[in-house]
Amino acid sequence: MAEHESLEFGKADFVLLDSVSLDEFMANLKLRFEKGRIYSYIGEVVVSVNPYRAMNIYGRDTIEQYKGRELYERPPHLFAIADAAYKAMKRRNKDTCIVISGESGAGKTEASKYIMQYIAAITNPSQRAEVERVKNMLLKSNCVLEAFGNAKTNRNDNSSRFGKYMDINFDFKGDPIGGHINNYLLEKSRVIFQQEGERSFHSFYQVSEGLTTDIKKLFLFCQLFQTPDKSHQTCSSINDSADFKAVTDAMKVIGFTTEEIQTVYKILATILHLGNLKFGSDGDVTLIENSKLVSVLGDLLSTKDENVEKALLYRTVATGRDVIDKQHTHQEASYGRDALAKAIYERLFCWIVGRINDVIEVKNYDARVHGKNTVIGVLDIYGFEIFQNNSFEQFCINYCNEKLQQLFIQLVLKQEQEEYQREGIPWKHIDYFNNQIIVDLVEQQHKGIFAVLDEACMNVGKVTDEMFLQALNGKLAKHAHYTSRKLSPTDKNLEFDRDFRIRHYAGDVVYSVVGFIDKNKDTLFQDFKRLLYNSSNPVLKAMWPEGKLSITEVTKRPLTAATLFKNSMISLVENLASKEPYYVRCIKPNDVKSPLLFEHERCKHQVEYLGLLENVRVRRAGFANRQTYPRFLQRYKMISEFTWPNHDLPSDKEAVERLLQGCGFEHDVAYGKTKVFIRTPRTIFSLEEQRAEMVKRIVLFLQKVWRGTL
Ligand code: AOV
Ligand code: MG
Repeated sequence: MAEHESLEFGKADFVLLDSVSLDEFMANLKLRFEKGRIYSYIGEVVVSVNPYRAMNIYGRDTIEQYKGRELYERPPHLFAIADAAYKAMKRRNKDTCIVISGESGAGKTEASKYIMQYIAAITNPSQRAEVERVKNMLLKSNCVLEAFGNAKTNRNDNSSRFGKYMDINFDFKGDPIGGHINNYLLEKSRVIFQQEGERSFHSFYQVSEGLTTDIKKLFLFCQLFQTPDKSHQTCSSINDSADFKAVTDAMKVIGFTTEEIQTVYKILATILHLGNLKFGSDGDVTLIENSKLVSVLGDLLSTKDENVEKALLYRTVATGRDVIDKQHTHQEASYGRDALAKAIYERLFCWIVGRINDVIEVKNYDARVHGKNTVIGVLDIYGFEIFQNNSFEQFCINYCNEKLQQLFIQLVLKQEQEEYQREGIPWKHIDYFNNQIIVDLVEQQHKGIFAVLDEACMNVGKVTDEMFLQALNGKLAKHAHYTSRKLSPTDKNLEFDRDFRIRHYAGDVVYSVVGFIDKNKDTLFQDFKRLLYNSSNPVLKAMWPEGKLSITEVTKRPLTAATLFKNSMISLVENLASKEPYYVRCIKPNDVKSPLLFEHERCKHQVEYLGLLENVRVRRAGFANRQTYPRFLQRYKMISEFTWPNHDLPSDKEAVERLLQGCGFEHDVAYGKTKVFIRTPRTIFSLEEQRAEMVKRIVLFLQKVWRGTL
């Protein structure tokens, strides 16, 4: 097992620790980190510690070393797991997925990119043009999506503000022939508000730094967010103008037309201008203070100025049979403007994902001719995060991480142990914290936080965030993972009346209830949708098909943001669970992005909440491989005279026992009711080697028979 590495780097696989304790685990993790070994295994799970420095371990030569090799033949690496997922897919026709988890800044997105690069590098040996095209698109799409979906936060300079699941489709030869991206809830509120020290999405700074003055004029760019202090907008680890070129090139390669790219610029400019739009009032009448902006917006959106003005100041309401224009209050107008800015950015983002999907989607694949088309899915989602101020977005992000932790528990800790019990293998249960209780707290019907929130949003009349909090307190007062200022008045961490706290698997997070109702309802006045649909810019118009409806035709209440997110998470988890999963567990060594610092407590906390120690225990006591008796025989029967070509024992189980006894592997296996369990991978390698040897001999023998030389 991973014996190629010298012991001075610690144990490459935590399963090999002399004893399983948190202290030993931590000592090994630290030693490896300090020796520059950022990857380790727990069986087939990769544990990765963010090095915060460039590592010379992703080049062509390293790729070659991992290609086609078994997991334990080389030092732990992402490439090994990517290769394992690829082999499983190719050899066994299995759909596989690679689930990358860890908190914000732990290295998930970087890991997902290395995995994609590896898969691209090892496929298509015959350089088929169409396959090369697809690979190029898949790689290029990352760059575009990061520009529009990532931002600097106080946890990570390149933080994913959306969740991404990418399927790569392969043909029967094992070459990529297409893909599909699912994106999950973009943190669009960032467009109008950033916490101290953070930035909006990279795309805004890229156009602002990268576009020439002439083009900026052409697209009516204003100065970026007119704040006197621009210092927070520059970030030493980011080169906005170089990124701008890369993103524009990538968009062109993917096939965005000039018109489309220009529309993207115009939308970004629109949002910047909306940020500067101010309302005033004259008596009861709401006005736009800087009314010059109206015609700028009219130009950018290719629509009449008066339509822009009207949509910003009025909304059409249906009262009985009549349709009237109702003037916004100052507050409503500001709300509408912000909602518009957020909505057009989110729509832009989804449209970009859709355009990429159009290009990378599998075309002309005929399963009857080409065989089954298999898939590797790569999941890179926003990691668990705690900020100074946590709102609805953090709540959704952290819930998403709870769901993924639950999947890990289900697949790695729970089902594994249940299978031993079911198969009658002697087994001492290994305990772990099951976070299902927190998942339920959020998503359960009727009682869960999302349900309470939706119920509050359904109420007619003015519902406030405070009323929602009251309802939560009423329903969840006794829940072990929920509390609030009202329920725990002496708790110092709950500073404000608006606060509630969830005890997440990864730590306590205090959420401010402010904004939950609005963000969940996510209302955009129909007038704005109609405004955009009526644009004479066809690209923009196509983004807003529902603007076709007039107010009297809009009858259905749209699903809330929470319900949409919950549904998308449930189907994501179902999808992942239907595939053979491979795990990368990322750890963030410190909070200051230092390549040298291994903050003991910080890392220990992550090891604990990720359940890594329990993972080692289950793995150590358990078995690396299991197969049903018939399947085992099908593969290995040729290596034993008792089973080749057929056995005459009363059952397959006895035949497998006889075969393994003959090979001397008795000590390393256990016999279940329907499956044989093999403890160490070394035994499997040895069986594989013997099989390969026998297959070679059989082939030679048959060739001789055919040639008549025998
Ligand atoms: P995340 O995806 O897990 O956070 P990233 O993958 O963006 O985190 O990593 C954060 C930063 O850590 C990167 O921008 C790099 O500077 C550095 N880093 C991560 N992995 C490596 C690596 N293998 N080699 C060198 N540097 C690395 V978030 O998206 O915030 O949850 O929402
Ligand atoms: Mg990320």
